[in-house]
Amino acid sequence: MASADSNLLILNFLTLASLSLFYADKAFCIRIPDRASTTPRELSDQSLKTAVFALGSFWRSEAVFGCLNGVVRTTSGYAGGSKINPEYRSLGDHAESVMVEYDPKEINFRLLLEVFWSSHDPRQVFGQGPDVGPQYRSIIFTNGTEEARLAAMSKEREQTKSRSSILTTQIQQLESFYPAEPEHQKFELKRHPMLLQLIGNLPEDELEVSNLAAKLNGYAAELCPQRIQKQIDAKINGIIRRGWPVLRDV
Ligand code: MHO
Repeated sequence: MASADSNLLILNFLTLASLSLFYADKAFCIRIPDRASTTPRELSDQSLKTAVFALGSFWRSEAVFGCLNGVVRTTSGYAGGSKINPEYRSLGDHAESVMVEYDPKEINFRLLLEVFWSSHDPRQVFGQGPDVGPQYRSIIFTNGTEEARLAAMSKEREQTKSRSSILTTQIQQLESFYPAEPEHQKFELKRHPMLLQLIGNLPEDELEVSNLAAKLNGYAAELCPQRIQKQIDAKINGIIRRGWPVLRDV
């Protein structure tokens, strides 16, 4: 990502250049980046499973899971409390959480649990790093007895890694999940205008359900598994070398 910011200017210039060509002569074609990578919610919901975790700031949590193969969508939200319709500035007793929709043929709850444990410090009491307070507590939400069993087993395993402190992680049956406000969705991706531009500046509602946006959100936060982080790097560098794809048709 280090070179990304410097490339932003170039890309902006190229985009402006292509736009002015477009207006100068309608015969020049501007190809709007393909939106097909957005998985429409209705199409695949049937076969997808859902998991919810709390592991600190939901900006980061969404990025942690968004990049995994088999994860189709992520949503930042509030869960674990009793307040009806929580909001960011008044979330009551809820914890910042992420809802992960995944294809069970490609990834499973066990693997998601591994990612959960390795992506935060479950021994820090009511907080993650500088973010302190119960809204940052660590929770595995479960749906049914099998998930509760897997969660409990994985917690025991995690606890045996060290007995010098106690895991704070709670395991709870999921009651309600309230999606957070739009400005908290794909927050890490939104910090990188160039990446937004590369996927065609999707409108908010499309961004929220886009599989590609979920992946790039993880990439933007540099939280993808290393192999995937490198793959995306290579792809973006390729685009930058060749020039903004809209120019290929000019
Ligand atoms: N450390 C973060 C927490 C944000 S969060 C979504 C901050 O920049 O305020 O609670």
